[in-house]
Amino acid sequence: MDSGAIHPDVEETCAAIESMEIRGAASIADAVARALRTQAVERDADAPAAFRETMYEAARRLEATRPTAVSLPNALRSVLSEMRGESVGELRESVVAGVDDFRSRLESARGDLGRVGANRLADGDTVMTHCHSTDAMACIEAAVDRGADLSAVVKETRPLKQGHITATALADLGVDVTLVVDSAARQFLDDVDHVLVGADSVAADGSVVNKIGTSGLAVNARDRDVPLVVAAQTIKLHPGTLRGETVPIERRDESEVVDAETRAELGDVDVANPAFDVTPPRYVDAVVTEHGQFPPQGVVGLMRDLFGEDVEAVWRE
Ligand code: RUB
Repeated sequence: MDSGAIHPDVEETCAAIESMEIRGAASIADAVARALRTQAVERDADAPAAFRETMYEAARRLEATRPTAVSLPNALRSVLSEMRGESVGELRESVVAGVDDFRSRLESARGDLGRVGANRLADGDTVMTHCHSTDAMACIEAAVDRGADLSAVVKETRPLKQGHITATALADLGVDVTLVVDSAARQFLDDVDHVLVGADSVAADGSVVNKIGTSGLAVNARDRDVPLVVAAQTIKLHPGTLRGETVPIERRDESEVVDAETRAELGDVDVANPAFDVTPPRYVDAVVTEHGQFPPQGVVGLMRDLFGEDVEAVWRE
């Protein structure tokens, strides 16, 4: 065990989140919880106050990796609010217990959410997906487990093509998959029964922040009378929006959109790469959580029940 600041393994987790080797709101939450555990177990301190500070420093570094998925600060809060004790040993033990508890709740929430979402999916249905969401996948997995024979139209999801992950995972489940470029989505909507997406953050007014392209898909889906279902564990609910905060939209590097050669050929143009967008609640038919299915207007009540006033971020300076 070592004393000092942020443990190298925690830095490694940060780098993996920043490079999107670890990606998706739930996986990010799980990774930061594991990183807090490492920090607690591997870092020593000569006094409880110093131990708390080393945990907060790690939390600040982890929080800075990606700004949009509220599951990240929600995971930090969930673990660090359980940090208590009179000695370094007690504090360490409480963090380890907090992480283990958080991770097992994350896992069971995914299963519970999946079973709720699966109730929407009937045998023979076709689902359209965007990006790769483990929560959306949980719904399809649970439906397949129940014997539903499903088809999927999977949007590629530019620029990083996370749709490919979804396509392979669905094909492995035995779902009949058609992969399409994002701009083809509208053409396929007439053959689709549900649009099913995940979320990085859900605001108090029921707005859904998810991978760029979700909002355009939502508008097209409404035009074609296809319901938009958002699969989002409650760690995706953004408590700050109860107090009027807005969700920051991450803008990523232009190199994800154009390679160096293309960039040079383009000349004097700006390349923008917003990673997420906001779908207004009027386009959302249902938010599926581990506590059941809610209309977007029901999110605020759920948020108040779950978070109340307890939204302190103790690790922030
Ligand atoms: C991922 C994305 C996913 C949500 C939900 O974006 O938008 O739909 O994070 O995922 P990125 P999950 O690839 O930029 O991280 O349901 O797995 O939490």
